[in-house]
Amino acid sequence: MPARRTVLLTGAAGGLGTLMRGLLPAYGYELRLLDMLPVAGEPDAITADLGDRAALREAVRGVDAIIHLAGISLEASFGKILAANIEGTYNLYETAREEGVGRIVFASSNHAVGFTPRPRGEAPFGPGELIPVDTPRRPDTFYGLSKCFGEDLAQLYWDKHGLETVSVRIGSCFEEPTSVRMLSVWMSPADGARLFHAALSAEGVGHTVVNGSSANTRLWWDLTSARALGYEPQDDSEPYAAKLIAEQGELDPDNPDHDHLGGHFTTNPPIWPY
Ligand code: NAI
Ligand code: 15L
Repeated sequence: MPARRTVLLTGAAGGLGTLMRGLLPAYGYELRLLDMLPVAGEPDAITADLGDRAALREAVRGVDAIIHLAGISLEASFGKILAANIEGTYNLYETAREEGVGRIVFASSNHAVGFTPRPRGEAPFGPGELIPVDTPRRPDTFYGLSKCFGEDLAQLYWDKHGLETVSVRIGSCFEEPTSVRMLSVWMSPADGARLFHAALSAEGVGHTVVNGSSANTRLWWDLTSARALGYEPQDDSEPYAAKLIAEQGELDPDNPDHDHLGGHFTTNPPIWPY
């Protein structure tokens, strides 16, 4: 099966959306953009909320696949999370089903399993120490809970309607890691594009959940299911380690913020500003 070509990118005005707008066209994708906010420099982008089913239908019509990044990306009240991440993701899936879209790449998060203890001891961690992708759900926030919902919605739409999804539990996808924890979960933007491309182009994914990180020396979780899609990470956070550890110190096992995959989301999560 050839790589799918026309892709709706929701959340295109956001941080990850902006990075992917720059990187994914090189893989041959033509991107259709959607966000509730205007997308700078993109006059053709669709400005619509995930609650607007009519606008979603127009946006989805004729695309080969969707990368679903739109939503609240931090902690918020349950009501806000319900509208944007739970009802919004349902609206997108239902519209995709109605329009016959074959595949969605869903931006899940490490915070779906954020209360999972991190591996202890010296990195690099071996296969028996890495957090597996089928680790029990342990959301650390209403935000993480909404990502659990999204993954289960994806499973339902595969089992019931044959709509395929790759749910990518993204670690931290930013230009550079900015904390000692991020050294273990960082996904470089270039590796993010590699993983999204693999998720769009692998055959027969059904509903597959993958952990999304670079090939970090200090990696905490297992990338086997991502690699099975054809993902070959090229980057490693290690060049950033000495500076971050000098500034912030090593992770402290007695500090609950340092003790879990989800880091400070387990105790004092950053709050969505709108
Ligand atoms: P972001 O907050 O920068 O971007 C999210 C975008 O979604 C924003 O442009 C916002 O306007 C849009 N949006 C929010 N609610 C909407 C709605 N109701 N209708 C339409 N658009 C709406 O977040 P970022 O970092 O770009 O993340 C993108 C996605 O990836 C999010 O779903 C996030 O949960 C997920 N993710 C990101 C990680 C990262 O390291 N950047 C890590 C794990 C998951
Ligand atoms: C996420 O899910 C957030 O959307 C992102 O802003 C980061 O905080 C990331 O997780 C992380 O855990 O570093």
